[in-house]
Amino acid sequence: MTTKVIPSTCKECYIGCASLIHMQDEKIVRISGNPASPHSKGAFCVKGMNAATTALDHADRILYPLKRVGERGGGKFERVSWGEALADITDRIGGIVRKHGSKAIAGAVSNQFYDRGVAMALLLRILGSPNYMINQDLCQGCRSTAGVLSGIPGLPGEELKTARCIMVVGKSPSDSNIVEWMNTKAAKQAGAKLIVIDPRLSTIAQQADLWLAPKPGTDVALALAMTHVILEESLADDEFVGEWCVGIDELRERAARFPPSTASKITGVPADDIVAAARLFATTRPGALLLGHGIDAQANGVYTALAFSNLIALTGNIDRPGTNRIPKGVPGFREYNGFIHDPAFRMPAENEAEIIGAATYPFWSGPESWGRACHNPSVIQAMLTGEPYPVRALYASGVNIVCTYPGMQDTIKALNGLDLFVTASDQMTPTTELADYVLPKTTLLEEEAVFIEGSCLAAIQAVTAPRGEARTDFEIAIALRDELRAKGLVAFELLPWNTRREFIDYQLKDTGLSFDDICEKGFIAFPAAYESYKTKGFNTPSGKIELASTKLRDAGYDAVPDFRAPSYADVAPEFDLVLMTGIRTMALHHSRFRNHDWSRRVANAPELRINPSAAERRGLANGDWAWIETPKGAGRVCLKVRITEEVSPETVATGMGWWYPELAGPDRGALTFNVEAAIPYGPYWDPISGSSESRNCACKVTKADLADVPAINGESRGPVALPA
Ligand SMILES: Nc1nc2c(c(=O)[nH]1)N[C@H]1C(S)=C(S)[C@@H](COP(=O)(O)OP(=O)(O)OC[C@H]3O[C@@H](n4cnc5c(=O)[nH]c(N)nc54)[C@H](O)[C@@H]3O)O[C@H]1N2
Ligand SMILES: Nc1nc2c(c(=O)[nH]1)N[C@H]1C(S)=C(S)[C@@H](COP(=O)(O)OP(=O)(O)OC[C@H]3O[C@@H](n4cnc5c(=O)[nH]c(N)nc54)[C@H](O)[C@@H]3O)O[C@H]1N2
Ligand code: SF4
Ligand SMILES: [Mo]
Repeated sequence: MTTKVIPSTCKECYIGCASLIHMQDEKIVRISGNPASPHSKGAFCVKGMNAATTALDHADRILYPLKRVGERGGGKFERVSWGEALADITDRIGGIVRKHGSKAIAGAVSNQFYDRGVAMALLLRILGSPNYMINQDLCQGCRSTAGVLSGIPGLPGEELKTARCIMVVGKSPSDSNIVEWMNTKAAKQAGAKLIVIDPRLSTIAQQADLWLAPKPGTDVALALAMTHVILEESLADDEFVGEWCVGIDELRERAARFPPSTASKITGVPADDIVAAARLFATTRPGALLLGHGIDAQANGVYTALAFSNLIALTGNIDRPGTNRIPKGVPGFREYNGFIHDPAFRMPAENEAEIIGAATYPFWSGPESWGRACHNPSVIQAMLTGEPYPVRALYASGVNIVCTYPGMQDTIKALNGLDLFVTASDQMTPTTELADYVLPKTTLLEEEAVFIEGSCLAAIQAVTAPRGEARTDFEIAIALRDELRAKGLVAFELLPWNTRREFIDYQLKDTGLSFDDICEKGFIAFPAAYESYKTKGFNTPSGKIELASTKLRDAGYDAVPDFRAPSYADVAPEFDLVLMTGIRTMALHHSRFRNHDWSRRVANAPELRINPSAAERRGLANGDWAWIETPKGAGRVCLKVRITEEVSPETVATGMGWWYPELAGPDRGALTFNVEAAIPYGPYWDPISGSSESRNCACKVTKADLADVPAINGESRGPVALPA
């Protein structure tokens, strides 16, 4: 027996911890963290240890292409060959393109952090369709748009551990990011001060020197009041601001409208705490800002991100040791998001201009946006109504849109009405259940990739052969391309590679490195370089940080952040609580792992975290089930009560993504247990990014009788481990 250890990278979530895969002969026996990596330094979580090996040979694994037989959502599929699947799919694409034009074909992936984003975007572009859907309108859309507008980097990266003051806004790294959590704890141990801004007493808030708990969605007032204090008390880094920022007068004028007393009325945070936070952050340098998902997917998300980002600009906490770093990339390396913008891979402007969303949200979907992605809720509406034009086909890979888009009922209806719906997945989900074709997808241990992770170029190594007939996203895209080309349907030759390895070699071609070089240790580190702005300036029209954004002003928006009341401020009185969705749990990744024993042992039900007094008023005890409804949601969903002081009496909190693989299809419990069925996709939009308010909605909570809960009592495809 031979044993070996293969250095690789975990990509079960976007953090990309360096991993060691322990093999005995051809068998994978264990996966652990790699302490040698300067990015993750051995950090590794329960998902990294268990998910890849569990998914690889899971009984639910899809091994062959499946074609729907019978009616859509009926749960009947038959095995077909790849050849048959590709031929029929491309025939039907051809029919749709001839009838409605190529823009009627849309493609959806989770995000831009995986190569499937590139594969999907370019597959659409060879057809001539700009309708590329990423989940990031729900994820970091507001934060990334703010970064594009202001030139201010959103994250400190590895600098976190040397910061002397860390301000965490709407982020819970103990649940969501073990690397940031490890680095924050290291900084704190070395004496750094910690300010946490979160309506919920999260684990990191419990460690804070100052915890500020604004009412959800009101953070912008708090940030403007901190700005006011810093400017009034002359605590800014005047030299940096004078040389590297524009728009200080406009920002000063706006901040003057938000003295701490005013902000206190809006946010509920004591004025003294706001003053103390401003002083602490401005005077304890270097300082770093960790902006999280808590301020994203909100109806004022871009201004909120801008208002906090301005604080690091005012204090000069940018691109210096211990501050927010400007990502430098690796010389010559082509990272995934670069392909989206690279002129060599772009369609003609007239094709690009047809993207759904560009007219309303140019900063999300237009040429200067972060990800050139369409406005997903508008695409769903286009599928339903044919406006602004018909969208008749969707290819979805690596995304579970029924379970992760708000407004689940509309998503299901839209998918049901399509002429063609193709998915690529390693298992059946409430999304793949509605497909015409389910293509078998490889999982982490069967794939290879290279990407930037922190200060490293990191590699994923394929350590085992693909199971059954599973293929990688690139291989699927390439096979579809060949078939489309043979049928005369390729309008633009923008997907030039013939294997996934060719794509990787292309990414590396100007680095002087080969894939094997990176695989040797699993990563190659690149030394930190600071203050790149001194030679390159900032990536804005003025070349400086724009405290008042030129692009916003030119597009008719207010150039500086302003407060806008969240939608819950104006609802019927029965909706008396604010629901924070998407609270992360270490053993889950959005909608994934619901059929993994290691995960279900610790996360078996969608939780409703509720304060003792709010629970008592509703007659709720720990372990009860409660219905949750929102003013504009299409349905109500059932969540399991967990009484905790971490939420205030005015707020409740839950996770996301729930479904039960063992329950009957097509929704497998998602319509009953997944919060996306209780919240709408709009109409409360961030006016700049088009992100929908899916984090903080008004809601009503009532006790549920278990007999009311249809999916539990309904037909089940297996043992229901539910209400334990
Ligand atoms: N285990 C695990 N880790 C994950 C993921 C996962 O599914 N599971 N998903 C990954 C992905 S894609 C993402 S985007 C990240 C998200 O992870 P984070 O960026 O940490 O964001 P969340 O956990 O969604 O929310 C963080 C905090 O925001 C607070 N919050 C809610 N509303 C507001 C508000 O109005 N203002 C403020 N200031 N705070 C608010 C919540 O109470 C919560 O504590 O996690 C990543 N990591
Ligand atoms: N209400 C509410 N909604 C939210 C959020 C919230 O906080 N509140 N958070 C939002 C955020 S931040 C995000 S990022 C999204 C996440 O939304 P999704 O990306 O839809 O979430 P996942 O459950 O991670 O779905 C990934 C799917 O891809 C499959 N998959 C995993 N790995 C691979 C792979 O390598 N290749 C392929 N082809 N498939 C793979 C999995 O089996 C799974 O079905 O949800 C968003 N939705
Ligand atoms: S945090 Fe966990 S799941 Fe994410 S990359 Fe690291 S080990 Fe993998
Ligand atoms: Mo996300």
